[in-house]
Amino acid sequence: MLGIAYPVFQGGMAWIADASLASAVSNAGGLGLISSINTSTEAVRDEIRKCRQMTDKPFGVNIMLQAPNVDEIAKLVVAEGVKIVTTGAGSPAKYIDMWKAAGIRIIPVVGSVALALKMERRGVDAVVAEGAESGGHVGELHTMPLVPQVVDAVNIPVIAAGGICDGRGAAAAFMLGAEGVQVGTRFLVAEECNVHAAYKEKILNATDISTIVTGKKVGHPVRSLKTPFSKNLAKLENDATSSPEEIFAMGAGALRRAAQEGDANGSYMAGECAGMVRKSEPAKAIVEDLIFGAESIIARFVAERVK
Ligand code: TUI
Repeated sequence: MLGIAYPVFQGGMAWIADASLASAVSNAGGLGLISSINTSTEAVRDEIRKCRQMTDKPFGVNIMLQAPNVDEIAKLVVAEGVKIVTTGAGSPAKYIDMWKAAGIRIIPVVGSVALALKMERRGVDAVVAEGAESGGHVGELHTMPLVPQVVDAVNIPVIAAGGICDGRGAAAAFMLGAEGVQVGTRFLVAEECNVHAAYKEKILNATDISTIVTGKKVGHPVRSLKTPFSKNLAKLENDATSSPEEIFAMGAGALRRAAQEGDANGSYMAGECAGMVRKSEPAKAIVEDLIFGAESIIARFVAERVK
């Protein structure tokens, strides 16, 4: 459907997923995604054009539906001839007709069966079922129960996301019925990822209990590394004087500060598997570890257990 060799999507990480990372993942046979969250719509257009220079393989754009310039970005992908769009943090319903008319493959990220069904009825091509183990904005359900329930509910391909960072996780996702996996956190430390060095270091030093979800009370739950900033945010949630909008805006500004400046007062969004990400390597090595790792685990399992 997408013209990629391996069913490995790179998460469209806001302020982070640029042409450098996306083209490296696409060149490795996966699906690279450019984030639509950048300094401006023009900057996103530049990344799309740069990516096209850096790879002749398919790549896509991830559209964060709560971005202030989302209407502009929705039109930009059409104007630039982007062939694959993933969306997050909301329903892309109002853009679907325009994108379909442009021949764009549309793959929304969903966190529930209800949204997956709604998206299938609207004619999308596949869905990414993302569990709350993931970094950034999270839904309610976790990957293990979410993926099979979405797989059972829809007749379009399901890509699993949330808590997957190696061949073991990918193999598990395939066993749950997923046709592909989306991985964010591990690609943060890819050599081609331009996130600030301090961000990479924090991921490499993370343990199993290094992440926290803040913003639940204001309806914008976000998973990030535990830092003085995120712990303070957790405290703020209990302060009735701050509005949900205020807290969400705090989160968005803080992610940019972390990703671009390595600011100690930033938000280091990351998934629960940060504690398993131990070394920086080329994106190609990550894509291959995910897919060949899964294959060898499944082959070994069949050889040892299925007699
Ligand atoms: O979108 C994500 N993850 C993100 S977006 C992001 S940018 C940000 N910046 C500052 C503060 C907060 C976020 C960082 N991480 N993941 C995809 C995803 N989408 N997971 C869950 C959902 C989702 C949730 C609710 C999709 C739809 C939805 O509601 C649908 C509706 O009908 O409104």
